[in-house]
Amino acid sequence: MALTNGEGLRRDVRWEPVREYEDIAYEHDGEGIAKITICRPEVRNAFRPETLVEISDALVHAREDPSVGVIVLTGQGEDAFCSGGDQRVRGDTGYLSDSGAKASVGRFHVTDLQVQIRRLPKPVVAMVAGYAIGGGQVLHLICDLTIAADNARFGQTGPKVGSFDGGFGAGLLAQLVGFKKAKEIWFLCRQYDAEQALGMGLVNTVVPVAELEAETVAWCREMLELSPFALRLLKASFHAAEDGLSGIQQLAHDTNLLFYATDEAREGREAYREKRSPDFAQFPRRP
Ligand code: S0N
Repeated sequence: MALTNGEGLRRDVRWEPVREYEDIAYEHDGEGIAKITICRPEVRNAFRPETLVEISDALVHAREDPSVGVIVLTGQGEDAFCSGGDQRVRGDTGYLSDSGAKASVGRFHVTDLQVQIRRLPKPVVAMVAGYAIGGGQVLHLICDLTIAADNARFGQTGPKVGSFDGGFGAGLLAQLVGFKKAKEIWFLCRQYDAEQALGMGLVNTVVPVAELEAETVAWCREMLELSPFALRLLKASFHAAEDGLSGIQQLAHDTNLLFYATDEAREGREAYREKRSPDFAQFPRRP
């Protein structure tokens, strides 16, 4: 059967809210796409700890929901994807959460979120209009694909505002754009427009801002027509070498998922349940 043609991929999309949050919107299109939108346009969609906790919760929901195949991460409005950590709640020990009593000890909630996105076994697509700056740029880097509007601007501010992300923020960036360029981005804190970002391999495509969502949804729909398990294994494979033992763990456990469905694995399980010795002699010792 032929895959959907370009026109079909651009049919209208209707988002329905799935759960209510304070800092984000979490919606589904009912056809396999989940969309998470940071809704703090008054601070260019900067994230505070609560924002990251909510994104994490929505990602867990999208991961567990078998009807979801692809997740879009974006920011509200055309001015910004995300401007990184909310500097108004940055304390001396990290970012301060407001939940319950005002936290006296902060932390980096974004550390776990970055890993969660990398580990999530479904493609995550960053849909970037406007600024992707600081921790916001790192968020789009972590996503599997980035669709950028022609008004997108990328950059780091760490050395300007007394911070830095030497994890994926430096390492993954260097892998994408090369060490010299990554050092330039961090050492000079310049901003780069969408075409420059495309030229250095930071984004997958650039489209007029008015077409950003339609283009992003079309890419998602293309992926939804493909084998979900192949996409899952590819995502794990891309990360395996860099993530070391935890990358191997992901791939290995994915093979467990497949192995469980074999007669050989079933024989071990059934023999245990039936309190008999397993008969593995019936299975080939593959060359
Ligand atoms: C995004 C920029 C370039 C937009 O400029 P523009 O369009 O001229 O708008 P502004 O007038 O500047 O902003 C509008 C209003 O929004 C507020 N605002 C913008 N960004 C933030 C922010 N990040 N935090 C709090 N408020 C923000 C402005 O203050 C303004 O408000 P009003 O109208 O009330 O004055 C421009 O806004 C800009 O450069 N923003 C700052 C970008 C920045 O420095 N971000 C922080 C960088 N650091 C991180 O993201 C931390 C990352 C992190 O968490 C981390 C993770 C792992 C390891 C280490 C770290 C680490 O700490 O670095």
